[in-house]
Amino acid sequence: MQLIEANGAKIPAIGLGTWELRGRTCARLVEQALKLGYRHIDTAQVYENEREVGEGLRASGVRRNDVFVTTKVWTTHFAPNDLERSSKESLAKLRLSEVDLLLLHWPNPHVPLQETLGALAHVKKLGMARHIGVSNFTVALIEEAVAACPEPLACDQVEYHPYLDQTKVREACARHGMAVVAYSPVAKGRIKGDQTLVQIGQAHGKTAAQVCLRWLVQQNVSAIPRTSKIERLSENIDIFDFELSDDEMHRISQMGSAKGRLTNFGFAPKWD
Ligand code: 1BO
Repeated sequence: MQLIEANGAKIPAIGLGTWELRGRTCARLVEQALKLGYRHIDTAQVYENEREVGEGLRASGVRRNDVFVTTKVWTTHFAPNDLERSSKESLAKLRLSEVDLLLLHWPNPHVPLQETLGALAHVKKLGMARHIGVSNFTVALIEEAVAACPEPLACDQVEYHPYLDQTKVREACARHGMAVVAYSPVAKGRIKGDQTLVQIGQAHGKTAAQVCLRWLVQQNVSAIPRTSKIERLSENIDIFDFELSDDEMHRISQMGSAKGRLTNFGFAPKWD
């Protein structure tokens, strides 16, 4: 599996996203994904499935150190003491002594970023997280975070797929040695019948989703497709035996714009 290197972290290029996966379904998918060769699982406090992610991890029989586990601190826990307490709770639910990557899930303008980052770095120093990073941060917030954080940030996890242009965020991350981790990398399934992707896929014997994921990892982006279907797990990881040409990469990149965003909330920052 290709690894994305970022400020000391080695993030497997494909992971399983678990947003909206709950209960037994979540535990089974995590177990199955790991049995199929996934080595990167992404969860979050707000997904309310950290316990099940831990269960799936143990049921898979894959050694803990061979799996890259990410969780994210929810915005209501950004006050320094809360951040440490809630991170301990996450570890207890996962039944892990540390995660590989701990992220601030969304920016929260109501708590000074410097304080939150200080607490995040402290949690890392305590050995509860091997690496730390952010999610849903804009370019301005990335710059502010990098300047304020006493520890290097490994990534910004953002929505990214062919319909959403993330050039500015990608450039900001590259400037600071940070990886981009893409959530909703197949645009919540909307790319499935996309004629450009289908056509490119036909030339390689691949599906539109596989072309889309290949386009991401060829940019050195780690992608965390979520699926509730076991049969999709194999499809999403079977992207390391072909290569898109420069022309194909370019055609796909041309499809993106600022209008392609699918995940937005009232508390979201002003996007780039
Ligand atoms: C509210 C969850 C967004 C993606 O992690």
